[in-house]
Amino acid sequence: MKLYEYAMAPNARRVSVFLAEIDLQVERINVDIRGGENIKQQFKDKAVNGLIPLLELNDGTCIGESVAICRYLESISGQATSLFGDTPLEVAEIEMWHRIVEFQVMMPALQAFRNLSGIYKDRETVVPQWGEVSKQRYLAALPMLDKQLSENKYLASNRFSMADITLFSIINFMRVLKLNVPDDLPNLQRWLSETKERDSVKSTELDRAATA
Ligand SMILES: N[C@@H](CCC(=O)N[C@@H](CS)C(=O)NCC(=O)O)C(=O)O
Repeated sequence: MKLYEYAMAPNARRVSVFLAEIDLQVERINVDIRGGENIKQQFKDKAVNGLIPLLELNDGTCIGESVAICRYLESISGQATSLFGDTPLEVAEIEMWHRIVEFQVMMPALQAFRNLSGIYKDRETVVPQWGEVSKQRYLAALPMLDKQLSENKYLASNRFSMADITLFSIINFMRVLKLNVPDDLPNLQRWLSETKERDSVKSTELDRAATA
């Protein structure tokens, strides 16, 4: 199996933290997305949407989308417990918070990044005003997370889950726009400091730094 990634990218980061959490090693191949390697035909022949992360199985089957990749890897790894939840209630709560994070936090955050930095202006129309609106939407979503974390150690369950991994990957990435967690959100700050101390997060920080 080969995992195509760009370690700095938040979607790649969530797969690498997930892999470290389940203690699974996979061959890694760096794809220079900023240099446009992913929009070349050779990569597009593998990835239907031309995006990383991408998992290529030994028989050539390719799986895109970070959550699909995580689900596949977890199911073949024979874990006793799932980062997507075990009981019906836990599965529902993790799914709920994960979707909230993806739609209300990650999506505006990435729109802010792409439209304010113009990093992919070689392949998409960049609208700085939309970037600014998206940045405000990202910031406006954070108090909801702070409230949830005022009563819970982790975002969705009484244990670390996929919802925490996705939230960490995007909040940590937003340092590129100099957006730190505001001081009036102490519960989110507490959760971020604790998450940074996890072995899975620390081990992937090294990979990320190598491609920064
Ligand atoms: N929903 C996808 C998003 C994948 C995605 O947006 N990947 C970004 C890196 S975080 C990428 O490949 N960007 C390169 C580009 O847009 O050309 C997932 O969860 O994997």
